[in-house]
Parts: sequence; structure tokens; C-alpha cells
Amino acid sequence: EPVDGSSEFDDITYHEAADVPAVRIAFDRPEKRNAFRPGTVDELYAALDHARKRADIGCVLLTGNGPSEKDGGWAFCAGGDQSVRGGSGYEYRDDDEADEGEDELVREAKAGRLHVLEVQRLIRFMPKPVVAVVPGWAVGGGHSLHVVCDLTLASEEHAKFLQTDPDVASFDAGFGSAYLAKQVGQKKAREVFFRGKTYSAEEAVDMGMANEAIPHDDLETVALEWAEEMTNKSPMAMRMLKYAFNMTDDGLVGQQVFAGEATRLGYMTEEAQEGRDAFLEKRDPDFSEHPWFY
Ligand code: 2NE
Repeated sequence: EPVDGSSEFDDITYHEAADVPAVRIAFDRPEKRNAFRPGTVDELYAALDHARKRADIGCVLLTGNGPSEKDGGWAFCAGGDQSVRGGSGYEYRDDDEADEGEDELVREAKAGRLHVLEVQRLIRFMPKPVVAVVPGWAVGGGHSLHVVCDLTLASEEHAKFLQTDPDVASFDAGFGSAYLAKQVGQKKAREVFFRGKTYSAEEAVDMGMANEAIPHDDLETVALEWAEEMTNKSPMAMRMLKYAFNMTDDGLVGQQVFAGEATRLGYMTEEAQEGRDAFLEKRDPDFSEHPWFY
């Protein structure tokens, strides 16, 4: 079912699954191999953030619509739209209505955009699994997006994984490369970027950067099955696990995110509620009923 407000989107589609508490967010520029322009990224961020905040949604499937009516080609995402790449980032153009009506100073600050990195952080930090469902090309910044997703499912016949960053003088020096190396090892990650070879779904699975290669016609059905399995689990345990997996690579921010969830669990105890109540009742707290666990 389309999620309310989805008609406002030009460059993506946003749907809610019928029987699973999951949403499907898809790039919708198949004629451009689903390359993203600034407005695409704005929309993607808005949809992901909406899904992040929904208490009834436990999983996000991120994919690309297709095939292209022009040549039948499939894509997850081909990265930043090079035709709107300006001197310092990707630029809003006349046919991109995303920033219409905005304050002039805000528009000025948004002149050269690389805010797909904000989307990467949103995927990384949202407390529910995000699955990259790759029906075709995952290239450049699109490749980096699949890397940062929690899981990757790929079309056996059409998925192709390729890093073109150094070909177009770009470099994702964060999750796209360094985190990829955590997944596939240093030698292989350097090969992906330095050589610019195209890898099949099977190779991506063997390498450890994709979870499963799935017959194209079954890709979305299987993705929904995985979403159903994951959304049947405990939301608390799933978010603690996601943040535990992140923590060793995310430094103090990783610890802070995990710690926030630990604090939430702490607040749910009678011990924490006694601390709050004592303050509000202007008395000393009595923690004597609460053992010093070991
Ligand atoms: C994706 C790829 C390998 C597909 O090749 P092919 O042969 O299957 O298709 P084709 O004919 O190249 O592409 C079909 C149409 O899509 C457009 C093409 O220009 C073409 O348009 P028409 O000629 O039919 O009008 N298209 C594809 N990718 C596009 C793109 N990124 N920007 C604008 N138009 C694009 C092949 O197309 C390819 O190599 N694409 C370029 C991939 C790329 O270099 N992406 C940018 C990397 S940098 C980045 O994404 C980035 C970052 O690293 C950090 C921050 C932000 C962004």
C-alpha cells in the first residue's frame, strides 16, 4: 500500500507491505539507472526518517524500480547523477523542484550537495534492519549505499556491483570503502575500488558483501520473507544487536548510540524509577531492595 504522502515524491516510491510490518523504498529513475540528484536524496532521507519513526515498522527494504523503458536495464542505484554535479557537489537544477519555495539562504547553503552521506548515517543508526534489495546495477555511491545497509539480497541474473568512484574522481572514504573492507577484507576492498571490475551477485555473496543471490523474479518475495522473519523477533533485541554490531566500528558515537538504548532499558527498571520518584518526592532514594548483581 502506498504510504500517506507518497504522491509527493518524484524520484522515489514509498510503499508499506501488505502483511509484513515493513516498508519498500525504491529509487524511481530507471532511465538514469536510478542515479540520485539532490532532490532524490532529500526524498530518500524523508522516507527513511518516516520509516525510522514508525513504531509499527520493523524493517526497510531499499531497492530500485525498473526495468528502464528505454533499454530494459535494471538498477539498484548508479550513484550521484553526474549531469548535475557542479564545482563542489551535486546541484539542484531547474527540473528538480525539490527546493522550490525555500528560503534563499537555505538554498545557498545547499548549493553543492553530498548529503547522501547523511542518508548513509540514517541507515546506519536507525534501530531496525535496512535491507538493500539489488535488482541490477549498484554503482559508485549506489554501491556504497548497499554496503552500509544491514543486509544485501541480489538478483542472480541482473545484479552487478561496481565501484567507479576513482573513474569520476570521487572517493567515498567512509562506509563505502573502509567499512567495505571490514566486510570483504582489505585486499578485496582495495581491488573493488582500484580495479573497477564488475562483480556478479554470486561473486558478491562469495566475497561477503551480499547475503544471497536470488532468482530475479523471486527477489522481492524473498526480501519480504526475510523482513517477516526479522520483524517477528524482539524489537528491543534487534536494535541492541544492530547497535552492538555497529559499535566496534563507530567509535564513541557507536558507544553513545548503544548507551542510549542501554539507558532506555535502565529507565524501565523499578530501580531507576525509585531514583526518579525520590527526587520528585524530595527524599533520599532507597535502593536497598535492588541487589548488586555480578
Ligand atoms: C551504471 C552503469 C555502469 C550502467 O551502464 P549501462 O551500459 O548499463 O547503461 P548506460 O547506457 O551507461 O546508462 C543508461 C543511462 O543512465 C545514465 C546514462 O548516462 C544513460 O543515459 P542516456 O545516455 O541513456 O541518456 N546514467 C547512468 N548512471 C548515471 C549517473 N551516475 N549519472 C547520470 N546519468 C547516469 C553506467 O551508466 C555508469 O558507469 N554510470 C556512472 C556511475 C558513476 O560513476 N556514478 C557516480 C560515482 S560517484 C558517487 O556516486 C558519489 C560518491 O562517491 C560520494 C558522494 C556522492 C556521490
